[in-house]
Amino acid sequence: MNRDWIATARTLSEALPYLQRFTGAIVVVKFGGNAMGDDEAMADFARDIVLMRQVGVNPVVVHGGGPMINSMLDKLGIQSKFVRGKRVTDKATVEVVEMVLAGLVNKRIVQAINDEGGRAVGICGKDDDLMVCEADDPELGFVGKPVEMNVQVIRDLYNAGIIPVIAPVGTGVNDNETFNVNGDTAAGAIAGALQADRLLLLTDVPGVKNKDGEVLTEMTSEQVRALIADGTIAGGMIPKTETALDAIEKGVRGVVILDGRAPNAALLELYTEHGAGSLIRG
Ligand code: X2W
Repeated sequence: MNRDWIATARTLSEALPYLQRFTGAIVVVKFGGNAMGDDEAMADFARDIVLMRQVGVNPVVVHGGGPMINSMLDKLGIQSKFVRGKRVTDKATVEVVEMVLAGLVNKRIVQAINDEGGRAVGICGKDDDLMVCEADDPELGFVGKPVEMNVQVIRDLYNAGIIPVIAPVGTGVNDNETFNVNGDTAAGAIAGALQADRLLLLTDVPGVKNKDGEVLTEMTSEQVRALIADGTIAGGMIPKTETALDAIEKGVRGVVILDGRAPNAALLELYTEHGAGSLIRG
């Protein structure tokens, strides 16, 4: 018999305990703009999500799209800068953010999942008042901090067999407000409100590293706080780990930071003994 088939059967068999463990689980997957590659990589991601759904997980996709916003702002000649990892967002910028995230990027992911045989529906934080925000910081303009989450629409979708795909654009407490929410922040708020079993933050680095540059596979919240305090966790990893700590505090059982560009990253994490990336638990 073909060796590959034997290996495939063995892999499936070995995955059984993990398949059982995650049946019925709520897994929020943050798909960052930097983790989105070409069409093939997008199809690979979509296939992983469809497979999760097929084996009884309730995947909820929350996406970013920072690089795609940058390229549209460039085309339109709108300048943009980041302060403490967040985009300073004026009126013109927030319109582009909404068009790119809730339009282009959201629909590309929805289509990729549907092309793999899933049933995806794309929404943003405005739909059914899912994510109500306040201004995060006056210096940042229309950058939102989620203050009220109404996640029933997400449950309604996955209970109907649909995979929700969510763009991090929020509504405001006042009429007619639109907020640009950092993708990690939105994913953390959604995972917290759903009391998710796992939050997977797919990015373009293999995980949280120690001083010697080795990836730490498992950490407690306390250890993460210590690594932030002593400067080992720095730069872009700070908002990610802070999102993780915040989500755990709200009741998420585990948060994993992993390289979304690696093949089958999300499946490796859920369905193999080794897992992938850095798992943070309370
Ligand atoms: C982000 C939203 C997109 C995002 C932005 O404008 O770029 C803020 O900075 P990634 O790909 O996950 O970085 N919002 C407030 O977070 O995209």
